[in-house]
Amino acid sequence: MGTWWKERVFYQIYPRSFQDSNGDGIGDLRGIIRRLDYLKELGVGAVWLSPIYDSPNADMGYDIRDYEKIMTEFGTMEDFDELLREMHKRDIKLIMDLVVNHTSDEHRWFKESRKSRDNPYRDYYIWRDGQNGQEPNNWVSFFAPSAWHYDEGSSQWYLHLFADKQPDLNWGNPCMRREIYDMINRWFDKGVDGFRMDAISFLAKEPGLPSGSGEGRYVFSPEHYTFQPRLHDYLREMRRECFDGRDCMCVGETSFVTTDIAKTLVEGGQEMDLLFQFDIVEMDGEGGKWNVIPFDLSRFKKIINDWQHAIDWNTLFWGNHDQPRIVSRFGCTASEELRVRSAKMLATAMYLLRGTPFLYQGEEIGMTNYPFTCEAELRDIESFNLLEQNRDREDWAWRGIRAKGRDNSRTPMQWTDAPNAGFTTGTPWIGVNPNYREINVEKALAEEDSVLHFYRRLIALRSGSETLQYGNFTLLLPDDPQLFAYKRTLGDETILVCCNFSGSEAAIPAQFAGERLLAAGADGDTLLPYGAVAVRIE
Ligand code: TEU
Ligand code: CA
Repeated sequence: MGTWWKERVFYQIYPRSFQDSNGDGIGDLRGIIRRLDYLKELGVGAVWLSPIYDSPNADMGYDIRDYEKIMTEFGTMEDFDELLREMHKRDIKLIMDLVVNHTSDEHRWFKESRKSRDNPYRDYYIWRDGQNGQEPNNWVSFFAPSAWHYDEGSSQWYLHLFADKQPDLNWGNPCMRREIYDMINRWFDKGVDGFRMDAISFLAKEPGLPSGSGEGRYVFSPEHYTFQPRLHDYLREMRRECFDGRDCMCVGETSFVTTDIAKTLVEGGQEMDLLFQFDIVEMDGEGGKWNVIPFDLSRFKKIINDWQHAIDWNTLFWGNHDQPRIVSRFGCTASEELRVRSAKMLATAMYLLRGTPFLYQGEEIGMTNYPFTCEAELRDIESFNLLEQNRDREDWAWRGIRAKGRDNSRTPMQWTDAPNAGFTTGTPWIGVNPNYREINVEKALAEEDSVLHFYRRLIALRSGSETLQYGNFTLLLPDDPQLFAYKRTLGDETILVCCNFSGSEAAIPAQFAGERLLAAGADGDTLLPYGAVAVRIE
């Protein structure tokens, strides 16, 4: 009996866009229940559910108003209980999204905290006096010019690394931490199997909150609030208070993590079991995500090789609700044939590596970025902030949004060629991709050669192979300009994977002669553009 979170394939559901069940245009828990058999047939063994808690949705649920109430639009706690029961009936584990770097400014704690400087909840958040009428320091926020917001009522500033409606919690306060741990344990007692820990890198801030060094009034200063020493104390305390002794797992969203820091976080299991590193999904941005640069295969190989050897167990992902659609980003959508084949190749490249695969809803049918043309089509605070801060270079901002905007992955799941892709009978909260008639689950199920059937075969292959789960990794052909290839070995079995990341044909090296386990665009000894093959050679 192995470790379930190493052997199962995870699937991230962004509930707002997965399946609507009551015609209000917003996905909900009952809609997810309707689709559990689809997930089971795909071969999914665990679900990461993005936040479903009560929220004003300033950041689409990542601004929590009540950690133990289901967002009204998503349903009731009874709906949740049924969802969990139905998942477990199908042997699908459920991990919840834990957003505890910050709450909503409408959370009870913050409403108390802002009432007065001597309120018992004041110190649940980070309040400071300004300096000469300006912010306490020069930190910039991810979603606003400044990471500080002035509160007239108590004439102090509060810190928010994200939106001003997402005040940062003060993790230096043990009473606050205790309440968080008690909440986590109540969700565990309901039967959930673990958590994905949002923005976990940022919980501890440098004492004194020193300004960052750099020009201008606001300076991006992650060095003062990322992986601070106290963070490890908090994570170990949370581990002891909540996770130890349970058959559960936690995966950290560790923005800015390096291979060195990663070792501390996951080796020995004292802080978290798994982590998301961002070197791959940030490799096509120069000086920030919005300056788009082309995919660089040699850089990709180096990053993968470094991470496969840096820690014993990785997460394997191309997408999530913050990333654009992977087939538009690193695949090819120049034709339907190349979209289908490159989607298969990307899956083969990533999900046969050593680690736990995390699929994102819609990638299994090769969903693409949305053709955004105007602000009215956008919903994401990050994109609105980018446009607001760059009115003098809107073309640049729009290029960034079309390529990297988070709304690209938040358009509704495409189920059928019926209106709104079968996602809703109402008006969807965000536009459905106009290509839904060509790209949808129903059509993919009917086509043996679809991306969807390929994903099913790939997941079945991995799930049935100890070598693909627990085997060692060795990079092959490190200098090949077209091919990403690697070897997985366990005992006397060796499986080779070869992926053509280029738009030209490539010869399959002789060493890849063997039993073909999986193939897309493999024509004899040639890999067609964006083709891939996995073979067993011993
Ligand atoms: O993301 C944390 C984070 O670092 C991202 O804001 C990232 O920097 C950005 O999305 C890059 O475009 C988590 C959640 O995944 C994200 O959806 C939330 O907006 C954020 O935290 C605040 O909760
Ligand atoms: Ca609904």
